[in-house]
Amino acid sequence: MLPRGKSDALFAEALNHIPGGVNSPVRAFRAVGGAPFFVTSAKGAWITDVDGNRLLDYVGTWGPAILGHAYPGIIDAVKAAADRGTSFGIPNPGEVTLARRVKEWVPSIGKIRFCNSGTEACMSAIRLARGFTRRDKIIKFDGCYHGHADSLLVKAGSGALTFGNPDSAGVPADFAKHTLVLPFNDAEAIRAAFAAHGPEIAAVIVEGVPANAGLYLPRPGYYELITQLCRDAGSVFIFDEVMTGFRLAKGGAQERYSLTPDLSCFGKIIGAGLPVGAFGGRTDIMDCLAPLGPVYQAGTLSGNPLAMAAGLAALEALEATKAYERLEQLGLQLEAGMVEAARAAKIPVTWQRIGSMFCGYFTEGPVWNLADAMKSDRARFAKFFHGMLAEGIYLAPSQFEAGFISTAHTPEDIDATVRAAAKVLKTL
Ligand code: KE4
Repeated sequence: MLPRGKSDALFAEALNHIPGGVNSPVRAFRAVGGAPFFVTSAKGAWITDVDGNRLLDYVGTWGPAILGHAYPGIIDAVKAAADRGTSFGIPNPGEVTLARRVKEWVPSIGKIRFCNSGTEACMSAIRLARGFTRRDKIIKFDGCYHGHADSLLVKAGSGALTFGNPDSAGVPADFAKHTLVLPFNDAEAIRAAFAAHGPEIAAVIVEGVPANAGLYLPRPGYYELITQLCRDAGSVFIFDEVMTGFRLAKGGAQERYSLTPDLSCFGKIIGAGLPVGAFGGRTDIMDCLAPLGPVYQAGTLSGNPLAMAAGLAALEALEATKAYERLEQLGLQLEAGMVEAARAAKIPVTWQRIGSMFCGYFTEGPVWNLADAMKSDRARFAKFFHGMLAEGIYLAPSQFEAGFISTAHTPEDIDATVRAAAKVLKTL
């Protein structure tokens, strides 16, 4: 057990000031038991907590730290920007440069609007699709999470699922009734939904790959089917790349799957850990946004100069360091090692991965949807999580979250992780 006196004292105080002691539910360790630790600094693939424990980090602040923490090029860019002021509320050159760069990397983006979180990006994209089509209904998929906007907290996968409570209090029934929640990877279900409601459907929103109930992947042809059904019905295909954007490829999941969504949402990496979200896509749709069109969307800190500088530095470093080849090699190494460790320990673990994103489900696989994921042995995962933490390795504190590798991880880090897993799995 790692020393944790200072974290425990901080958490005790945090509970007096902040609901659950955290500013985002998944951080509270409710899915794995125990109490969270408090981090004071992070560098590369490592985080250091208030008790001086140094942990190998496979969460990477839920995706943004693809280059590792405190990447020098990003830190320098943010410091230089900060010296020029932290916010203007007036257009700044960084917004134009980053917008141009995203358009170069993601061909489906005709125009883009920056905001401050993935939630805001998805919420705004849905309002825009509703305004553009003048329709109300949207389709999402069970186990998928697109942030905490009211009309999306209907069987959300991250947080709400972890609490075993797929709906959120406070969401008016009148909002939820416009959201059709379908099983993921079920071609007949979405065909039936369009057959029944096609002319009413404003948009379908889906994650680049569902990674808020662990990690499962689209069956071959499934995203093409969604694309075609949307096209035939005049609905907007919204591709939520908040997690997968700039992670799975320069052009994100849509590059991997050769898709052309009508709108895409971004977050996390695009701000390199500073609060940035973005949504973009077809110009005819985007031009419905205020001040050009009737769909209102705004934000005091949207296009913040520090966040723009951080995001641009991150994309430049990803390109300069040939990051995606390295992430694929590290992902392959981790996958091979973890599969072998589970086999040797005779523990049923289904390891699912795409690029540098992964999830080890404690169940016989494969996992193609939420129902499959729910078969996981959460108690066994919780033991594994704490066993790995005791070995100095920080995994996502929930069976229903994905893990992330960064370019700062080394083959030696991966070997050490596999050795630790082999040791912990034998104790389960
Ligand atoms: P944010 O509002 O948290 O920036 O983004 C919401 C969001 C939208 N779309 C996808 C695909 C996402 O994964 C997220 C947020 N991801 C979670 C991790 N599962 C953030 C962690 C948290 O809620 O603390």
